[in-house]
Amino acid sequence: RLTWKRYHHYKDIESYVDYLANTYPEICQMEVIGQTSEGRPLKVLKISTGGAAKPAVWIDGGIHAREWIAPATVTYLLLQLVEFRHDHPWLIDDLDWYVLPVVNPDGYEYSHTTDRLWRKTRSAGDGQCVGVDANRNFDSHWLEVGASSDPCSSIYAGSRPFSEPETKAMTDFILSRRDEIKVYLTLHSYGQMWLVPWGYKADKPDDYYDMYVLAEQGVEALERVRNTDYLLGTADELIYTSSGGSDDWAKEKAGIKYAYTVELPDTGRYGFVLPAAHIELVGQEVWEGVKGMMLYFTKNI
Ligand code: 0X9
Ligand code: ZN
Repeated sequence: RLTWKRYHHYKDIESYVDYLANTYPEICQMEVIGQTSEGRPLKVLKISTGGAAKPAVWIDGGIHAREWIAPATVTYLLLQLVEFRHDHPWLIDDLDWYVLPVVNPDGYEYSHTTDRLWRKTRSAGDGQCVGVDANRNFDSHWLEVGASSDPCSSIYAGSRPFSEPETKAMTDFILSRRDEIKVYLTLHSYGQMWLVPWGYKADKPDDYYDMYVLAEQGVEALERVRNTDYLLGTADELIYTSSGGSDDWAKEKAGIKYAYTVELPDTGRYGFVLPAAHIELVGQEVWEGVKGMMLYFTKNI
């Protein structure tokens, strides 16, 4: 079993996914969707009561290695969805869930063992520099803006879209479930922002208002927990413009209307090195946000 009092190695997060699948087989199925460059398995947990396919939510974390609060929060969401499901049965009665806690486990482990502020994957490339910024590697306006073609840059987009086995495996899986998945949610840090596409340009999607209204439900429910401030808007408005991100890909290429990137706490005091004492607080807030968003979705969308 995991605790939410410290950050865990990938092995332990992986074991928690296995534990849930083994302990709650009537609602949990684990699927290995691929392998990382260093050979680690990428494990998706599907949470479903079965029967006909329902609207599904995809949640991932750990696209960026150093953003430890993201995988920790995803596992907190798993705890709530699975082990505390009787407190809120509608969440799995009315929806299916696909959860990938760590998209980039090679980088995540490297940030534990060697370089705390590592961001990229750990693919070898052909030069002296290792790794690709996985959130520049998706096939959506790849390398157009806010990304680098220099393998030594921390925002290196890779040699081609989906050069990384991690982004390839994840997107192949999402495409195979594209008719079911209605909401795409990816957790990053830091900044306390709920970001709405597009990330690659200033223009907003035609259905931006719909996306904004649903996100607002999430942000309001989240903020109600302890008045933590989150900003809501596009990445272009709130941070910077960059292409090849997973949210833009989910919306543009997978046709998932509601695609969001959430930048978790804090706003810079600790930055990426958020003390583990914050995990449960962040988990509670994000859990309320996800619940608030999906309550609105099931009632109104
Ligand atoms: O730059 C990123 O990939 C994200 N910020 S982070 O500090 N976690 O690295 C923001 C991504 C927002 N979405 C897109 N630009 N598509
Ligand atoms: Zn990030």
